Amino acid sequence: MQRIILHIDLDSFYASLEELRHEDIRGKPVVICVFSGRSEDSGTVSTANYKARELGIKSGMPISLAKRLAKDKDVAFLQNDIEYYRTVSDRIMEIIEEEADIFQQVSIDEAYLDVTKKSMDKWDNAKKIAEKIKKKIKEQEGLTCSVGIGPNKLVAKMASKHQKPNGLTIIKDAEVKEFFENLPVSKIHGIGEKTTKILDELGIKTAKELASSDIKILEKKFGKNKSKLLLDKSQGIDDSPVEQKDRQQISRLGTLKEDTDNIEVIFEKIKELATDMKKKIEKVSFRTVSIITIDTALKTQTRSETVQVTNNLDSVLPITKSLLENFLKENSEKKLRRVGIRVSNLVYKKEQKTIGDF
Ligand code: TTP
Ligand code: MG
Repeated sequence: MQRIILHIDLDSFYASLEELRHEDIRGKPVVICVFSGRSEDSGTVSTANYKARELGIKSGMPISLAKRLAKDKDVAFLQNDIEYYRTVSDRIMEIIEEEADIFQQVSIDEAYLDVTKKSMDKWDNAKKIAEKIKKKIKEQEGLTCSVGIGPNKLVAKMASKHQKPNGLTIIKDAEVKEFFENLPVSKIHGIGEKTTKILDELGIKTAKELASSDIKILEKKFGKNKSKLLLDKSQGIDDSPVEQKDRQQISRLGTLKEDTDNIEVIFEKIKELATDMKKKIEKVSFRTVSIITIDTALKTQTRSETVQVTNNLDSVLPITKSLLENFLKENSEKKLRRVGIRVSNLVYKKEQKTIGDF
């Protein structure tokens, strides 16, 4: 049966989040780093925004090299704050999941959606779903993403990459052949450097050449299974299903009216966030409850406690208060700007497949 699959990928995710919360770096090249601490510039680049990419800076690069490329330019280098990115990712994935028949998150900023039923088999309807998701993410989180729509996961993934940032690309089944034909093999999702090199030695450079190559020759190099996979990929064929994965955490984050270390004020905010979260966890239980704190220097920390499996959020509110109390004691010099609550280690009821169902 014809399927309609969406692939969604946030644009320069960590860097965009930092630009949103640091007014002073907006519009500049921004590089997010994991400093290893061994020496001042040791460590790697997590990601760079599109302005920094113009300087040649990219994910996985040593920070020292990125700094050389940024020399004499006004480039912001920031420490990676993964706890914060996870919390925002949680909320975005909730938005996305609501629009899917089947939802599969594949990384912190990426998900596949099967929308065959919701779009009633119509590409135009799938496009409307993609536009709705883009609008919601922009309005609620201030972020852009790129969406690819295709008849399978491989094509959807290639489509989302085709136009970035803030893209929306549809490759209908009738257009797949033409889209793939002219691609160099290295551009096909899942074909890495090693395979590209071997194919190159066989004189195969484009997807079209791969698609028309002799399977016997491929099998000598790659074995039966991988050769079949390569031939499929070269033609944009992919039968793998979007696999529903129940999410393992739900969180809410809010900004305090003013920076404060007053426990009552902060706890009021946590209660407010918990009320908003209740609707989402009616039919799911949890084993861990956490508070998330973001101080005035924008450092994010979490404090967690394991509880008896429950779906009663009110019953664990006193625990969040004592977690908060301990945090404030240990960080007496700090004031908080934002605060959050998270439940994790979720237990789904048998008939309840996804939290997007209710
Ligand atoms: P990506 O989606 O690969 O990159 P991106 O969102 O920064 O940029 P793009 O617009 O091209 O999608 O990865 C998502 C996040 O994962 C990214 O913001 C940072 C993190 N990441 C790393 O920490 N290390 C890595 O090597 C990569 C590739 C990503
Ligand atoms: Mg991304």
